[in-house]
Amino acid sequence: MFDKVLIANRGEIALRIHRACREMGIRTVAVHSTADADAMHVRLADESVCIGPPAAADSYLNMPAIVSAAAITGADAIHPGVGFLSENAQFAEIVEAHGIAFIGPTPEHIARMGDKIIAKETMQKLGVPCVPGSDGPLRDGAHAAAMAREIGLPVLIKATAGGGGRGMQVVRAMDEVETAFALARREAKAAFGDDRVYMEKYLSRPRHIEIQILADGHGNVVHLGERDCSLQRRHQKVLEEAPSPGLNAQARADIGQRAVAAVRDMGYRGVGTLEFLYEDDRFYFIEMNTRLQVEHPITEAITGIDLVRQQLQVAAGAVLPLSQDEISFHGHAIECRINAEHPRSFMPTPGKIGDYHAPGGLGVRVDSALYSGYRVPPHYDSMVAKLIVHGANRNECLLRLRRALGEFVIGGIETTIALHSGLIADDCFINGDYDIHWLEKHYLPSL
Ligand code: MV4
Repeated sequence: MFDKVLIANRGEIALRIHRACREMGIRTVAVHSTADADAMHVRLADESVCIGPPAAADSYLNMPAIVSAAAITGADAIHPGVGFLSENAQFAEIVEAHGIAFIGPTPEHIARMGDKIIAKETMQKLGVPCVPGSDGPLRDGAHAAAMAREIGLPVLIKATAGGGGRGMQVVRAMDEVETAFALARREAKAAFGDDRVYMEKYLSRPRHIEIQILADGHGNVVHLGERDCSLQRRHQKVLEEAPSPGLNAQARADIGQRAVAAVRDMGYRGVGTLEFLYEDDRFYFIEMNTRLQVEHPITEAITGIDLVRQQLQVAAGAVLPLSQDEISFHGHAIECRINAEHPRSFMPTPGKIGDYHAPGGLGVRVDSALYSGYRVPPHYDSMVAKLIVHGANRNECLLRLRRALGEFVIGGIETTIALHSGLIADDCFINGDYDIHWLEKHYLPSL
């Protein structure tokens, strides 16, 4: 096992990784920008290194500074966390070239799944159902029009280097195809420096379901069930739950097996998430994430498996200690992402935290780097806490979540706690009756 891990991240996820390391007897190195000198992840770590000014591009994305920090402190591994450099194949390659272990998949697997066309092609070949669409990139406007006719309207044009919803164009009429193609290509070029785009059938009312995978690179692969991430605003997840309240049991069992088989065939190592759209009892693969995810705690709650500990172990070359039939699913878990934002306008609300009181009790977990007197800096993502609640069933989980949200005090700034309290009291949410558009198209406008 590693002796010392550098955690190339900040906030709650840096704490989460630090906690797993501490429990495993691994020393930790925090890195931080000048804006984060007083951050909790710096306070908890055994050592810390300042890696640059506030802007993420100069600090948490600064590869030479991070690799130098690892070399200076003698760290033998780097955990990239989520976001930032966590899916940067070049970073993984540089880290390994310095004789430091990258806690994640190989650079080749990160790069393959980072190209959304290659990812789909790979999964399709390995028996995972995908959204019908173009086989490769769209060559020109005429090719786009021909594909749209073949697939059938409506269609969606997406960036090959994309993900996260940037640069997507819905096409609802044939006379829009060429303009949409040109626009998608321009946006893809601007956002990713890669103008390749592809086309898919547009699914109008799907749920967003993701399957958690854990693989050791020695041929042992398990899935840890699904998470329903349909509740999003502007492609930012708001609340996630596991299991999904809207799945067909047969479809669930089938997709779990297919996902495991595909990931085994790829020779993948690490944690990974296969993202699907789910409509009319069918799964359609769209993307694979090759990193730990923000919402991983709900999977930990229902399986009892520490995903970060597993991630460290497989990165160090260990064989998975569990087989699929040793994994069992217990009850229901929900995560609320609490942001430093106004609960109606979603304007960011950085500033100084006054009173701070986190809820507790049976089945309640709070992952947060907040403390009373901390200043939430304006430079980064606005998520400041995750409230994760587990219950024997969905109803118990909801009652407990209502109780826990009521106890949570984050003084001094506005947060989205009030949004969550309202959301979980809504009949559609209570009935699990929602898709990817419900929050933005029905719930938020009704406030
Ligand atoms: C889609 C889709 C409908 N049909 N693909 C948005 C983010 C990116 N990861 C995939 N996205 C979508 N892909 C097809 N073929 C609808 C979306 C989408 C969406 C997906 C998940 C969660 C929220 C969403 C909100 C709008 C659109």
